[in-house]
Amino acid sequence: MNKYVILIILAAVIIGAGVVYRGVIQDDAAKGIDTGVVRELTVIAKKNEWRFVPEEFEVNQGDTIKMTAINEDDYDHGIAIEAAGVSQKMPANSTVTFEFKVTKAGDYPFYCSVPCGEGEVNGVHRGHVDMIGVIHARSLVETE
Ligand SMILES: [Cu+2]
Repeated sequence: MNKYVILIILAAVIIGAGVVYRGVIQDDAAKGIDTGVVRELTVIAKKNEWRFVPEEFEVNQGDTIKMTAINEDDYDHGIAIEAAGVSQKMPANSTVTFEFKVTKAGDYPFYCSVPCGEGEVNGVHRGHVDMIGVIHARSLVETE
């Protein structure tokens, strides 16, 4: 076979592989994937503790999160998850639910978005700024 034909075939294979990589593999990682799973999570603002319980969640990249947020306090809180574009009020003594999707792998930190005071909890000072947590989204995309 002519060596130029071999070179052209080789070039076509390399370019083709590049197109497949960018079109399929890279897009999944960059744009996010959808598992079709709806994961129900519950987070509680514990009464007079300035604490979210639990403070950590594990989910998969691509999950839809249906979150129930319970405020046990007689005063307002809020929950903000900036990486997911969530900002939700948690009025006193109420339960709210909201949905969002974790399209990308990684950490989605959350925090209380309403200044809610401070106090002593079992001799330890706690307050608004201590109301933080994180949702860990496991990657479903092979990286090698
Ligand atoms: Cu708060």
